[in-house]
Amino acid sequence: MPPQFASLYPHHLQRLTDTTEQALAAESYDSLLIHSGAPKLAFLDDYHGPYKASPHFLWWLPLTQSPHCYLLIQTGNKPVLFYHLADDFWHVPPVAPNDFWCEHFDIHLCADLAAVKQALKTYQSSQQRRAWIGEDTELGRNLGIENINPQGLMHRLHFARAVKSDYEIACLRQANVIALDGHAAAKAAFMAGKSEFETHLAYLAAVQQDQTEMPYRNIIGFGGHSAVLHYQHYQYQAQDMSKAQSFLIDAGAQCHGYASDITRCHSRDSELYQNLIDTMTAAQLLVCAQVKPGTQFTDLHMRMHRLVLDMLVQFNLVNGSWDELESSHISSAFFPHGLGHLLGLQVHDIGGWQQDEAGAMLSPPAEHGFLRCTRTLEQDMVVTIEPGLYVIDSLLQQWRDKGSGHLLNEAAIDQLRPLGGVRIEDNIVVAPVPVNLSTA
Ligand SMILES: [Mn+2]
Repeated sequence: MPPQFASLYPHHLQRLTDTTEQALAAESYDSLLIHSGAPKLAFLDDYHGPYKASPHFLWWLPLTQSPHCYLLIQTGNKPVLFYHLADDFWHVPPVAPNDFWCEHFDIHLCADLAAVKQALKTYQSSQQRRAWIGEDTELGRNLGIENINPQGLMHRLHFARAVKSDYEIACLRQANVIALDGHAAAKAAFMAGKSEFETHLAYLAAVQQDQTEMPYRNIIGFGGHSAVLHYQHYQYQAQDMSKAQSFLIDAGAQCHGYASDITRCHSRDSELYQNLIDTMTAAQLLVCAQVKPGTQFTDLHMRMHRLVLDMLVQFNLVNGSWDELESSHISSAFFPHGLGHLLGLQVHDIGGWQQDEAGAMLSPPAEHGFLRCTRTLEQDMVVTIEPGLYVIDSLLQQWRDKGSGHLLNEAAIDQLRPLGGVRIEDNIVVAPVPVNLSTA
């Protein structure tokens, strides 16, 4: 059954309206103008880069491809959308919106900025009490607003973003359903011997989303490339099918602007790599089951490090006593990134370090600087759980340089090196019984 976005949306809108009105009141504003954003021109060129909508705008409206729009929120009133309806013969002209959310907005169709200015005159505010949220700060001033992206207001909204409404969870669930189709197609392409690039194309065809619509660039790495955390290329050569091969794919999709972020690994004819996948998957699922309200995300990260250390011992990648292995932080040489992050309108959703609505931040522990979430988990937050284990030579060298080289079993590491590494990533809704959106 398709998700019931239309029936879930009114409650989402009410909740978002309440949150925003409280934030405006606390910061002494009476209204807020949010810009959807605009595509950027390349330097000395007449070509625009891909457009990415402002997450503040997407929070209200599922309009992922509507630049030059404005949304006016006024305490106690129906929200107003100034929808960009340009007379543009170069592109397919936009049409007036007609969707499940339209009845909840007063909509003005505006051909240009002058029309927006004219329409805005109907909605008076003493300008000192109106705030602007948008990347183009000059545009905000041009519209007579002095409070540009005010930090106090931003902190309150960013803090609230972490806990999702049922509508948002439905969007995130659907983004997972779409991405899992892509993952199945990519696995089939890999197993059939296709190149990294062709595997990438197979993924896009299956999800029916262009790369510019995706929440982030697909990471598709075979062999040693799977150990490059943000591997940024695609090889064009077909595989050598006479050799065993490993494959890591970190790829999502979006639904109404909400992102999925899923990583899977696949082995073709390598028993070692398949064992590594199976063991990491079991460890990852143990931690996924702990994604409950009241849990400190940092504690889950530390728990995962102990599980990775177990794996390093089990796969004979390290030598030495548990105490020595733990105190040397050797697991960080193999698992150098954070356990996961908040997920939502942004892949790395904002507010992961934020501890309260006033904007207090909590950095991760010094040895775990890449951890993107230090929050105490609450019901209906959505996070990724994405442990990894890789052979990354520059990191291993750091541990050798620190005098911990004797802890490394170089022969076993040499064997794993051509296979790169593994990462398993699922998207989890925080609940007493955590909901895994990525195992549908
Ligand atoms: Mn992720």
